[in-house]
Amino acid sequence: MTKNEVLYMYIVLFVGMAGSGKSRLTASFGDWLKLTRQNVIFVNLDPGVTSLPYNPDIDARNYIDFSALMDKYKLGPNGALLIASDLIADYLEEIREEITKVKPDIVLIDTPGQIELFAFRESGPYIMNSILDCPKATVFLFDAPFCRNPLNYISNVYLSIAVYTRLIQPQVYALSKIDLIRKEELNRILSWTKDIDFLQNSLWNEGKEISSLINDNLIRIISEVGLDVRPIPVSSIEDHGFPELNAELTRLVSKGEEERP
Ligand SMILES: Nc1nc2c(ncn2[C@@H]2O[C@H](COP(=O)(O)OP(=O)(O)OP(=O)(O)O)[C@@H](O)[C@H]2O)c(=O)[nH]1
Ligand SMILES: [Mg+2]
Repeated sequence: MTKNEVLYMYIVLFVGMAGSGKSRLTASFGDWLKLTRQNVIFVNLDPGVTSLPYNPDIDARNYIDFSALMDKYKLGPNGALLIASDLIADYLEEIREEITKVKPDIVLIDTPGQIELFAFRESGPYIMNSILDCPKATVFLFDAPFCRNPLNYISNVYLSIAVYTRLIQPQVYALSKIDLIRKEELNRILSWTKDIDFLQNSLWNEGKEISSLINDNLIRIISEVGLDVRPIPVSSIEDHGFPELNAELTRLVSKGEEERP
């Protein structure tokens, strides 16, 4: 099977800071999509994970023995994860075969907790580019409780843009775990996404002048470049925001499909 032989599916990759809710969103959103009679499969790309809130159809742990790696190379968990993340790229052909055998409509890929292991090393972008020739999109998660602080919010914006510059594929933003924040807090975060002046004021109010100055300039550049970061509020506990997330993903992958040669 070559990567060009599959056309009728799309791939969604879940990326975000450790603990931002990637696995839980993969599970809940996937179950929700299945209710629309779509054939959805779950892929776990984290070889070091011990438990998952979904049953992976394809699992990096079947290819890589994480504890054996730690023993063999006398590594701690982070070192072993580093090697494991690179090794997974060697099994691309097998993963591709597994996906195409099932002929899914949608492939949901859950990535390792440490964002840098997937997005910022060669293997993650390589896997995404080479896995299959079909439309793909990234869902970048903003952890809502973490993003209540404007400095945390803006750090996530920078991180999401760094991920975009590595993966270069359509990117959707999800503000996760909104059931854990108050309505006023949600509205404040959403206002930052739409109103640069309000965001700059909130950052200056944090009282860190140098950081606010740097942020002012970076925000202006981001806005000028046209990188639009507007997260869709979701809750994986309450199945909130899934129609909106699905609509945005469908819009992006259809646009990608139209633009394909
Ligand atoms: N209340 C609430 N908790 C959530 C939600 N999504 C995730 N969580 C919880 O947040 C914690 C982290 O969620 P995960 O889905 O494991 O996050 P992750 O990004 O996959 O974590 P790593 O893979 O370790 O980086 C778990 O305890 C989840 O149950 C949500 O929408 N609402
Ligand atoms: Mg996870």
